[in-house]
This record gives sequence, structure tokens and C-alpha cells, in this order.
Amino acid sequence: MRTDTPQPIRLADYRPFPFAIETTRLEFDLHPSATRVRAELAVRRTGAGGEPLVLNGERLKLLSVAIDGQPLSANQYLADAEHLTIPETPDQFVLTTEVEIDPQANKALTGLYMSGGRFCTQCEAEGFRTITYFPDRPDVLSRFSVRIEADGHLPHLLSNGNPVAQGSLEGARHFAEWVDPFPKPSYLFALVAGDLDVVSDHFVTMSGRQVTLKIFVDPGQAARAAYALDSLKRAMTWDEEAFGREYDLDLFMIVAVRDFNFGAMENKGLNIFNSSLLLADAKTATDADFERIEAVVAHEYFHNWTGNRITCRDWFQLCLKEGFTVFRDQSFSADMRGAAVQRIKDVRALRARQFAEDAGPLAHPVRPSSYLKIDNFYTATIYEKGSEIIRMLKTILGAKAFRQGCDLYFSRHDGEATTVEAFIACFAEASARDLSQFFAWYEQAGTPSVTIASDYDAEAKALTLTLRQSTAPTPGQPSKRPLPIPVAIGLLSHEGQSLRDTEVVLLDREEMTVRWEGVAETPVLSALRGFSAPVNLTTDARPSDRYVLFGADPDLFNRWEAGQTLARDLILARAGGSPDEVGEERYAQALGQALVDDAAEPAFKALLLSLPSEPDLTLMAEPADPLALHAARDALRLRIAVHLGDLLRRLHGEMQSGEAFSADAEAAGRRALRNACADTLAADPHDENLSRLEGHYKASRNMTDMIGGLYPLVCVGGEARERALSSFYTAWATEPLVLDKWFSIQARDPNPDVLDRVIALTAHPAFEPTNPNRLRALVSTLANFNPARFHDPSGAGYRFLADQILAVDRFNPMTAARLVEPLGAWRRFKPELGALMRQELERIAAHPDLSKNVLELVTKSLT
Ligand code: B3K
Ligand code: ZN
Repeated sequence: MRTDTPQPIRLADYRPFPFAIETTRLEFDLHPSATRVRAELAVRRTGAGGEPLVLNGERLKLLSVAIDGQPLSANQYLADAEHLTIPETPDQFVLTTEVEIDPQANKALTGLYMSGGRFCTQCEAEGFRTITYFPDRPDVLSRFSVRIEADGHLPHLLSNGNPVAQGSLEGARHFAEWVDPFPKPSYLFALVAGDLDVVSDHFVTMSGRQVTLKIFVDPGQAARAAYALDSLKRAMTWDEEAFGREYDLDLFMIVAVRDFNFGAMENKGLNIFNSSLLLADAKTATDADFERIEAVVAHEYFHNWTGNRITCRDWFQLCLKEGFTVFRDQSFSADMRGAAVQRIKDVRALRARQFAEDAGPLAHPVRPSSYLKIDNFYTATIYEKGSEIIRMLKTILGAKAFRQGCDLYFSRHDGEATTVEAFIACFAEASARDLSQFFAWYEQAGTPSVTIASDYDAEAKALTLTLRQSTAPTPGQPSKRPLPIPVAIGLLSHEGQSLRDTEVVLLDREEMTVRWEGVAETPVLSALRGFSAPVNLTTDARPSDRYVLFGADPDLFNRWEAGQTLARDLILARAGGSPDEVGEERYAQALGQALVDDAAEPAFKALLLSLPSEPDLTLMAEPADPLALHAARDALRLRIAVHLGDLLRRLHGEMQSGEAFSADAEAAGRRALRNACADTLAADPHDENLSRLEGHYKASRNMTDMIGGLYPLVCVGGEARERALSSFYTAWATEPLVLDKWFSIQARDPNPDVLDRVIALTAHPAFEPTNPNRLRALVSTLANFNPARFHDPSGAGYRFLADQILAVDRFNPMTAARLVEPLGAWRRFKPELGALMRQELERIAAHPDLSKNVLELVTKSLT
């Protein structure tokens, strides 16, 4: 165990920094193992006199420190492991420091590090302090100018803002200078130096300014940046139209790097991307990759206003930029790809990740009030639930008042570091509504449960709905207040005709009743349409009501939801030992009808055909028995495959396209349906189906079809699996992003031997634990997406994960911490599994040199 107990940071302790850093001049002399950084800060005291200047700085070798050109002697400052403290300073002065750092040894991938021989940075949240001494907090905004010197074999020297000078130097070195006119916090600083190919284009903004767009990629990869570039231009146009936001610099750059801790980063004018979220072509990327690229390119671009122009006062306000920006990217994707399909995918992700988080020991409010490591709070709650809150705000206020609130926020807080309170105040003012109760959504953790009971009075032709809400306690919050929950409700007849259009009922008390007159017959309730609030809904609907919704609800989200609920209940019944065979037949039949509905899009049908995932099912059954759930889900899949075999084979054939690949939503929808058919047919691998699957795989001309054929063959197991995996490896051994898929498909293999195979794969020459993509492809995929095998009764899956966490924590604490969550869910599983999971958490906690990142999550998981 660590002997020192790290102290949490608390929102209540926020104090403004007592100095302004008016300008920041950085000079980098880049060398892989010994880079020198000279920083010149123009400092002005803004707080009451007498306070010392305390700068953050970690893992820095301090070479010199001077005030107004006068070197400080050793007794005039104190440099410890985390700070540089200068007790006495003038009120206005220039501080110059010089430090040396070792980017090549930096495998934490935060600060300045090297990826594939190139220098790059990642500063959010607290990486800048490993580059130089600075007040590394989001509320200190400064105007940056940067000079970079490097060897000539790194031709591109990039930083934020506009290039102002470049030239050659002695010894085959060269330099570039950049000036960013917009004051920014240190977390938005970026630097890249490397040998890169560049793809350029331009965009004319709504006020007629010409912006140069450049995407930098590894040599030879330029063609794979085309889709990202196209997405960027669409995002720029969309933000002008939907939010009135225009880009502000003359240059916008994106750089792709292979080693990156997460998806991408919105540094001002110089976004840095994990190459997996930027590079795509038909041969190497799936439709899901294209979709993610479009969304993430847009997300990082949208941050230019929601994050960069207006940033966070402190890291507790992280949702201010992240929740809002996710809402913006989801709205963009809905406009690009269809609202219903997008909403279903977003809700699926929300439930799988955020509802799981809210139901476990790591539950926290969208605006937390304390943390040990802010890195641990880039969570589904901050991002996805943060976005749901904005969505509800829009539902409650209406589109017009919502837009007015946004406009007010952008004009009032431009150039500031602000708070969630200030943000909500803009909407309260614009709509003239009291939003004080709404604010509880930010402060209260946990997923609310909503129940609706309906009572129809045939004589009076009136329907009475009784709505109730409650939220179970979460760590540190034993009792909960009622929240304002918008519940969108419509009514259908039993024949599937609409009886009443959608109305939003605002449930803002523990219990309320609504009486609707003029309801001609006993209705079927379609509640929480479009998933109008992030809650768990229970109604008194009978299965027959759900079949009405499944067949006819004009709200496509609820049509899908009805099917999922029917399937879930059938799977849970079977896993619990009471299979409902008649119900299963009926479900397969109704699904068959839905699949032949000509009015429905293929993308939507693909979602109808996908059963609730195993991770989702483990969330719904408490205590969860992943093996039983896996078997029950497979049984329903088999029933569908048998009952609908002819239809699935016909659709599989019809959805095949002879046309050239297009990444658009329509073509992707057809591929999704075809792959969903293949996936279902694999449950019934008789000769005809098996040869169809092999044919699918062999004939595939794009990565979506190829993966759509490969995974079912892996599921079938035996020789078919070995043949397919080895041919895939041979074809793609030199393509890192495709090889990641090869690893992750094996981690999702449902066959009983998968644990041994995954453990063996860690010794494969292509397994690189220092590369987060590769590590996650294997380790995270097993732990998060293959519950039946990860939760092996022997505990071997848990042991494997704990070993990986400890190994990775030695060099990359941020990535190691992200692997803890699957073990943290121990309370939700069968006691014998839970005990084994806990045992591994205890083993990790007992380790002497844990990072704060892992320590925080492991401790919370055990408490
Ligand atoms: N803002 C970054 C995330 C930074 C994560 C730091 N641990 C990417 C994004 O959300 O857009
Ligand atoms: Zn973001």
C-alpha cells in the first residue's frame, strides 16, 4: 500500500489564481531524450498582495529560473516534485524558466511524448505541467507564442494559431514560430514535429473568410484522410447553421498519431487525433469507424466554441464543455444519418456505459464535487449524461428558447472560463423560467426510476396516468430529491392507430397524476418516446401492448425499444430457468413481420434484429450470471435463425450491393442489415448457413463486410474460425488499425477456450501494451464486451485483467485506470463471482507503487 494518502481536490475549495499570465513565450529545442523548454511568462499580480507564486511542474529537470532577467538563487525559490514556489515576487514581472524533459521515455502519453518517431503533445487535463512550470489550470488564460527547433528530418513543426516564421539553422536543424491570438488555458496547448503527409483544402465561412484546412498523417496515408476532411467541412457548415458559430482562425489543422490515450483532442487550431478516429477507407475501415470519425471530427471542431472560446473555470465544470459538445455532435450525427437510428445508437451507448456507471461504486454526479485525479472523470456520466441533460433542457424549453439561451451564453461568456451555473443562468434568462430545480440534474448521481400506471375509464373516455419517480442512493448521496423529468407520451389503439400525439409531461415531483379526456378506447401507452429522459421506465404494459408498439409505434425509438424489452424479458426468463417457448416463437414471428416492412429503412431493421447485448443483459439481471445469460441469448438467436431462416437468407442476399463502396448512411444501413442477418444465421451453423458465411467473408470487398463475415465464423468456432482468422492476419499484418480489429474480434470470441487464447495473444509479437489501441483491443474488449468468458468461474479472467492493470500502471496510469471499471462492478454479479472480482481489486490495492489514478478507482470500487 502507498504510505502517503493523496488528498482530494474539492469544488468548495476553488480560489482564483492570484496572478494573470498575460503572455507566454515557449521555446522548444527538440531532442528525443533531452528536450529543452524555455518559458517566458509575463506575470501580473491580480490577487491581494503577498501571495507566493506557485506553479505546477512535474518530472521536470529545472535548469534555471529568473525574474526580469535576474537568475534566482537557490534560497529564492523552492522546486519540489509537483511545484515551483517563489515566495516573493514583484507585482509585475517576467519569469523565465528553463527545463529539460525526456519525451522518448514518456510512455504515459501525456505532456510531450514521441509516437512513431514524431513529437506530439497531450495536455488535457494536466499534461502541460510535465512540459514546463505553469499555472496548469483551466481558468488561467494566456496569449501563447511558440518557437520550435528540431532536426531537418522532422519537416513539419506545428503549434496553435498562425505560423509567423520559419527557417533553417546550423547542424541540419530548422525552426518554426507560431502565434495564437486567442488567450487560452495551458490544456489547449499543442505541438507536433514530424515527417508527415498533408492533405489540404479550404472552407469559406458564413462571413466570407477563407480558412485553410490541413490534415497531417503518416507518410503514405493521405488518401485515408479524405473522409475526415469531408466530415470537417460538413461540421463547419452545420455549426454555422444550427448554432450560428463560425470558425475564428485562418488555419485549422488536424494531426493523426498512433499512440494516444483516448480518441482525440481539441487543441486550439491544432486538433490531435488517435489515428483510429481519423484514417479510413473502404478497405480498412468499417462503417462504424466512418460513423465514429464523422462524429469525433465534428465533436473536436465544435469544441472550438464549447470548450475553447468559452472554457471551464475548473475541472469540476468539465461537463460544461463535454456534455454540451456531445449534445452538439449527436445532433450533427442525427442530421447526417437519420434521427431515429442515431437516437437508438446513442441510447444504447448511454445505457451500456453510463447506466452501468451510475449503478456501481463509481457513480458520480455530472458535476462532481471532489476528485483525486481528474483523468478519472472523463466518464460516460460527464459526457453522455451531460449531453442528456442538455437534450432535456431543449425538450423542456422548446427549440426556440433553447437556441436563444445558447446565443446568450456564447455572447456573454466568450473569452471566459466559466461555470455550469453561469451556463444554466443564460437559459433561465432567455426563457424567463426558473431552472433552479433543473440544476439538481448536475448535482445528483444515479439513474432515476420512473413508473407509470394507467387507469382507463371507458364510460368517461378518460385516461388517468400516475407517474412516480425515485432514485436509489449512490456513494455519498444517501437520499435523493425529485428531478424535473420530461416524459414524452403518446397513445395508440390496439390496432396500432395513433389515438393521441406525443405530449411532454414534466414529472417534477415524487408523484403526479395526469388526466386525459376524450380517449376513445382503451389505449396502448407509448411512454418516454425518443427516450426523452435518462431514466429507467417501468409501466404496467402487458406483452400484448408491447407487440402493438413493436409493430406500429410511429415513434421509431419506442418501436425498437418495445422489441428490445420483449427480447430482454424472454432472455431473462430463460436464464432464470423458466423459458417461455411460446413467447419466443411469437417474438420471432413479430420480428419477421417487422423485417419485411417496406417502409422501414435497412439501418433500422438491423437494429431491430440485434438482440440486447450481453453486457446490457448483465445490467438487467441482478445478480448477474453471465454464462446463463449468454446461453439464453444464444437460444433466442437460434430460435430466430431457425424460424426466420429463409427470410434472413433472402435479406442477406438482397442487401448485397454490386455497386462501388459508398460510406453514406443509406449504403451503410444495407451493409448493417446484411451483417445482422449473417450474425443471426451463425447461431444455426448447418452446412448451408456455414457456406453462406464463408462466402460472405471471402467475397467481401470492404472492411465492413469482411468483419461482418469474420465474426460469425469466429463464433461458429472450429476449423472455420482458424481458417478465417489466419487468412485475415496474413492479409492485414502490416496495417496497425486493421490488426487492432483482429485482436478485438478474438477477445469477443464466445467460444469457451477464449481466455487461454487471449492470454496467449499477449505474447504475440504484434501485441504492444504501450499502444493504447492495441491494449484496449485485446484487454478491454474481453473485459467489457465478452462477459460470459471474462467472468469465467475460475476467476482467471479477473486475474488476467488485474495483471494487465498492474503492468500498464507502471508506465501509463491513465490507460491502466480505464481498465479498472469491469472489476468495480463486482456487487452486481453472483456472489461467488463477486468475491473473486473483489479479491483481484484487493490484490491491486495492496500493490506498493500504485498511481493515484488506479488507486482512486480501486479504492472507490472496494468501498
Ligand atoms: N477533451 C478531450 C479529452 C481529454 C481527456 C483527458 N484525459 C477530448 C474530447 O472530449 O473532445
Ligand atoms: Zn470533448
